[in-house]
Amino acid sequence: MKINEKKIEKLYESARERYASFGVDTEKALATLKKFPVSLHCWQGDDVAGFEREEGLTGGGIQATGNYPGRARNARELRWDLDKALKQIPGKHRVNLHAIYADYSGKKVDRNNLGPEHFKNWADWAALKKIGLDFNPSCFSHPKADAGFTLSSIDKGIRKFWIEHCIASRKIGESFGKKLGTPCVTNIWIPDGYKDIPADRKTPRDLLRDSLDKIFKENLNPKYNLDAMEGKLFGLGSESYVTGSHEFYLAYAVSRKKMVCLDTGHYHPTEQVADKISSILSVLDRIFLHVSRGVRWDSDHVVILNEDLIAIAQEIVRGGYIGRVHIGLDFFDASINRVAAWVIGARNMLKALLFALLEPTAMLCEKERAGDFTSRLALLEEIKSLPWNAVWDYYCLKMNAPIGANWLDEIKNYEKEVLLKRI
Ligand code: RNT
Ligand code: ZN
Repeated sequence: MKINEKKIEKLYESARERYASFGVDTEKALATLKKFPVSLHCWQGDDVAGFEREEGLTGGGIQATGNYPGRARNARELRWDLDKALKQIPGKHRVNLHAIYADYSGKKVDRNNLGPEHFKNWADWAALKKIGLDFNPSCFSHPKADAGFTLSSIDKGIRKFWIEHCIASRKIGESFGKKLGTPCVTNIWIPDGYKDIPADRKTPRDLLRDSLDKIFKENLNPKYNLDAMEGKLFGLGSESYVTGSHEFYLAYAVSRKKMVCLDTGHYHPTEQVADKISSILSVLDRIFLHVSRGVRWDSDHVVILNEDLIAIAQEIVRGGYIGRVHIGLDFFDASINRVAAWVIGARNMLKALLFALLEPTAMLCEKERAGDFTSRLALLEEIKSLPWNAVWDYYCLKMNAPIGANWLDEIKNYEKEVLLKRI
């Protein structure tokens, strides 16, 4: 599509007036959007395989399905792909790493002995790009996770190994925060759980609490590292019981002043994750989001611009929680171009945030407080057809990012020139 810049500016001008009539300042909305980083999850680029071993993703109740060509096979390829994706997304964003993406070029170490030196190339790359990094210990795809339990294992040796791995991960996160000047969110997710009805729900949770206490024993400066824990309702093979449930981590986070990570695919399908944001932030300082899309039994489809996503963005903006909600993406689809998957998900997240930033919230609240629920509903529906997309196009233009579906040509070209040559 040929871009007529003048036309985009003209359409923006008329959208600006339209929004102004609702008391909304589009310039202010765009200035806020610009400050909002989304953390791109590196694991979408290679189907959560990592560089540690041949087998790729095993166990943990998660799975990447599909065999689209072009998976990144090493850190250099993964960084090229991330670079390509980041260029298609307006604004400055972040990258979220997993421990299995370490650079093993020196002496090979097991996960409990990983250190910042194994992520030096990533940190140097991030510094060069002036982006922040987030981090995750990888408590799956490992012989010590094969029995299905890690931090809540009944086996002391297994627990010790994963405790050490999580401690090492926090240190890596801290090193990122120090080097890059922006705190790293280090997020712990474990797959522990039972396929069938447990007789003892209590012991694994007691063990998990003790493991976490050991992991968090050393206080790290929140300027560098922020600790989060991600709960889940069920996984493949852990349908009946998950040790690290949402309630477990929420209670733990409140008592130990930590962050919870809400993965939008980890709840009952009729549960509104958006509603949890103000519930938690009324008491805790921050939350981390893994923005994903649950479909049937899978919690990790590419994020689309649906009502759930918009509701989450609205809650963040309405509550004035910008800066307290850290947004990361979490999906893995191996059936489509993997770079495109990042771009689709991230652009959708930003579109949802923009839509929310353009909401005439003050007007809606005024109606609500006056008990005029008719006007509240009428306005909520009318704003859906305001020209937010003209504002989005203008934002992409100003940020030097592709407009409309133009990014797709870029990615198709990259597929032909680079991805399809990876065999
Ligand atoms: C799994 C969790 C977890 C993983 C990544 C790879 O259900 O969502 O966040 O997706 O850590
Ligand atoms: Zn997640």
